[in-house]
Amino acid sequence: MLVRLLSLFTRIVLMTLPKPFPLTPPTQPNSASFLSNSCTARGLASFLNTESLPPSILERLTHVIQRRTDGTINFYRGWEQYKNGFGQASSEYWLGLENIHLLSGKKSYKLRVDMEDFDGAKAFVEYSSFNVAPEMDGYRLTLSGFKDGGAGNSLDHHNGHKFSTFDKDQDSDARNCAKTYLGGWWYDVCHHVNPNGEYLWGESIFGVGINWNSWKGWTYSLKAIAFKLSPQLELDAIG
Ligand SMILES: [Ca+2]
Repeated sequence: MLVRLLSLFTRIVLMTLPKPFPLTPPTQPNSASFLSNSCTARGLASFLNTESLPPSILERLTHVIQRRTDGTINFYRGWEQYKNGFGQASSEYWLGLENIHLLSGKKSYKLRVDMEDFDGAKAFVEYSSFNVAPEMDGYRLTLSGFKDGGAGNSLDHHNGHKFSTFDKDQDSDARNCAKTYLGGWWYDVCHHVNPNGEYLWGESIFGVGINWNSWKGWTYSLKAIAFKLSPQLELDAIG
């Protein structure tokens, strides 16, 4: 049993090296190298849930796909920018739809969204399943397995919708939602969350800020928000 546990620990450490994704998003994603480097968690024990891992290892396994912290990066960008990614992973950041698609296509990641307001209050949500379809299907979003950490299920409003930018309207509204609400997102008619909207420091104009409606409404722009994918470890490869 001891040997088995040591073997498992060694495999967990090895799969965290090297860092599964570079700190800056590539302008031209390399699908082969991205997949070979990013999804080595497949095949570990289902009874070994991520909460049981040391924080330093869990951090190395977690992919930040979006982050807002201070308004230093302009998020009102076109399709190619949202497809390929922009910003810096250490600060404000969008990983890029193509890489998010490749990553989530492994079907072994859960999504966690952490957020904070300007009074220091924090909330989160989790989804046990998160998938983004290929570009030919408009990078359509699929979510399930909601768990509430106080922010509410506003993101579910965007479940099943294609991604839209100001120069590529794939929303369900007669308007161009990205132009109306100044972001790029899986808009419907139009949104209940707008994480890529304008950075507006709290109370603001309806719908154009970094909104999470079921927590702070459509007229409050959050201080910080981050979308993170972490692995759902599997039993298959043990033994
Ligand atoms: Ca439209």
